[in-house]
Amino acid sequence: MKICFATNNVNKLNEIQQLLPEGLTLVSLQEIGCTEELREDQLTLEGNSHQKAEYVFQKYNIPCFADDTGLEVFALDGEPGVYSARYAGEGRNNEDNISLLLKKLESFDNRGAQFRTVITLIAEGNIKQFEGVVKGEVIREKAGGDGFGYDPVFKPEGYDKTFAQMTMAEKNEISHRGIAVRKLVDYISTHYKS
Ligand code: ITT
Repeated sequence: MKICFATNNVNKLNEIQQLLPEGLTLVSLQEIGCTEELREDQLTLEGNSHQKAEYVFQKYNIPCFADDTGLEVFALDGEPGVYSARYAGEGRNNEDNISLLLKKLESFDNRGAQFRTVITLIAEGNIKQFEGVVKGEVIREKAGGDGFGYDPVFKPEGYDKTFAQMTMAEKNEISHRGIAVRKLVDYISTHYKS
């Protein structure tokens, strides 16, 4: 089965590529001729994930899925959450987002947080969502050079290193995205012919 992954984020694409079985072929947005930035202006991960998949399905008529992910910090009432990509404001970069987060958390001892991914699959007109959550904490200083986004400041529960200190395979084994993708793959393999 060929399926489009509706993302502009190459890091997500690389992680998910590693998790797919033979027989499930990912098609990128470029390959279907979609060059525009995908809109995501909903108020929830579920809403944004659905918005991105729906746009590609409607316009290009191809089975597709989208991933919307947020880092939810408990002491900050779930911030940055759905605003993770633009936490420090439009036009600011990932370094700015991390700096703002560390600053807001400076005086907190409770640094608990979770990464949450919602994947929306649209195929043959059916819509299905899959969630993946990993709990952990936001550490005080960045550590590690791998991964992307907030990985250098997120240490998953039960581990002594951040996601940015793990290989992609180690991260995929336990991550929010890894969990959601395994549910997606199970669903596709039981519901669709290859
Ligand atoms: P698409 O919408 O095109 O898929 P995006 O980068 O805008 O790409 P999201 O809105 O889902 O994706 O992600 C919000 C931000 O959260 C993203 O820019 C990263 O900085 C961060 N993020 C997402 N997944 C992450 C992960 O596995 N590890 C660390 N940070 C992550």
